Amino acid sequence: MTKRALITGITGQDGSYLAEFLLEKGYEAHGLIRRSSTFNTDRIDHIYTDPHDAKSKLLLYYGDITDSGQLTNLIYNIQPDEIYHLAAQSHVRVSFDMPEFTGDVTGLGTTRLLDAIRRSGIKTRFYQASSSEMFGDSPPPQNEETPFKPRSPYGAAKVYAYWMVKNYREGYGMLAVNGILFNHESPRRGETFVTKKITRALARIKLGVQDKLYLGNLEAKRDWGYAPDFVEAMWLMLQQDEPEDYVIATGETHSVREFVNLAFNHAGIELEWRGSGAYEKGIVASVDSKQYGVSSVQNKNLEKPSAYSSLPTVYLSGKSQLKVGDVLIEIDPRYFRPLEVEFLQGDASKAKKKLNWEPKVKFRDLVKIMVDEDIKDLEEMRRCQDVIRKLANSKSMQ
Ligand code: NAP
Ligand code: G4F
Repeated sequence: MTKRALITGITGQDGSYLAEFLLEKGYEAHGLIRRSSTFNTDRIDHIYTDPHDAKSKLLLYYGDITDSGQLTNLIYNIQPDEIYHLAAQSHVRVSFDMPEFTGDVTGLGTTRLLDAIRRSGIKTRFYQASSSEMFGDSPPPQNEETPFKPRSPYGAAKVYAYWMVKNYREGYGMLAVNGILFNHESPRRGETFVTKKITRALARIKLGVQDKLYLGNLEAKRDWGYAPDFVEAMWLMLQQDEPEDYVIATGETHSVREFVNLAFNHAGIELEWRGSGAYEKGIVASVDSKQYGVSSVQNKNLEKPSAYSSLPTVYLSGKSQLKVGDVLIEIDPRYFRPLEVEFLQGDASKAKKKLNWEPKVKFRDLVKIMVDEDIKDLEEMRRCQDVIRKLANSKSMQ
């Protein structure tokens, strides 16, 4: 029989990869999406099919994790075999600005869902998106036995949700698990998380759309993995007979600075760091012109002709090559956090032993995947704009 999965947070990075993964496995995927004034389904548009088609296996429902009535309805009507609860206010820096909201969505959201399952009386398996942010300043390497010492409203909300999962598992015999996932990234990562912010800015600098990148703490260390590898681990956890919690990580750790250096190197730019603290700057030390590559379009120094007035606002103006000494990175203290998690490095040996799970993509390849994808996307956008420009010009000559 076809298995049915309900995914909250299906429009997010992980939700989109998980939906793809489950559809591939023959599941029917049901997703909760928020009503928004603009489309928020970019990450799943490629797998969406017309719901009028009887063969459609991806079905979406409006709802919100703060609306328990709708959650109970959905669970009762869909009767999912598996529920993957990924919806959250997932940004740590933002959680300091919106601590109450983060507690409501990221913490209480899990309780609402667990209780909706209990009230609806259905038998289902439940996955909770727990986070390495819960470890806070517990020293590395962190595993399932490491104490939680959260250092953000987000981390504290996730710790609360973690314990609710354990309580419902032990109190009501639910097959509910916590996947304690370390940072995982991809080209679909939200644009304000540091990895995507770096690779996106690098692509824009390379193509002459942006001059500088402003960052916060360069010394923080993270165990960065690849999101598609990590969603497989979520699924594996729910296929076990015994509900248990698992740490999922690569075991490798790198600083934000290392991420920046490697990303820029991959694009042919060698950086030199000068100054310290909030006054530190990342400066071009050398450019490998072969690796850096300068497309013919880039050298044209295109002027924005009047025929462009109705074109998209992100007009990719061309720019000549970078020069040694150009300042590309500066520090903006606004990106510092009131409290920081300095050092995360996961020990996923339990997942390896019991789930036979191992990461396929490690740090170096992850950085390359993200840089290449962002450069490719921007170049494609530029080509489209060139075509539009040509069309607009030929039209104005008629
Ligand atoms: P993400 O890209 O920020 O996606 C979050 C998802 O939650 C989006 O679909 C968002 O909808 C949805 N959402 C937010 N508030 C909601 C609400 N009130 N009601 C319904 N849906 C809501 O996050 P992600 O990186 O995919 O992470 C998935 C989950 O894993 C999150 O719970 C996150 O905290 C956790 N986690 C992530 C990592 C990581 O490194 N990525 C590591 C550990 C744990 P919109 O698209 O409409 O905004
Ligand atoms: O990319 P980040 O914002 O991710 P963070 O805070 O580690 O949280 C992510 O991973 C958690 C798992 O541990 C998830 F639970 C959570 O949902 C989210 O997905 O920041 C990473 C590091 C931090 O130390 C931050 O201070 O990068 C540092 N950083 C330096 N400059 C910056 C910036 N972070 C952001 N977002 N923006 C900056 O300009």
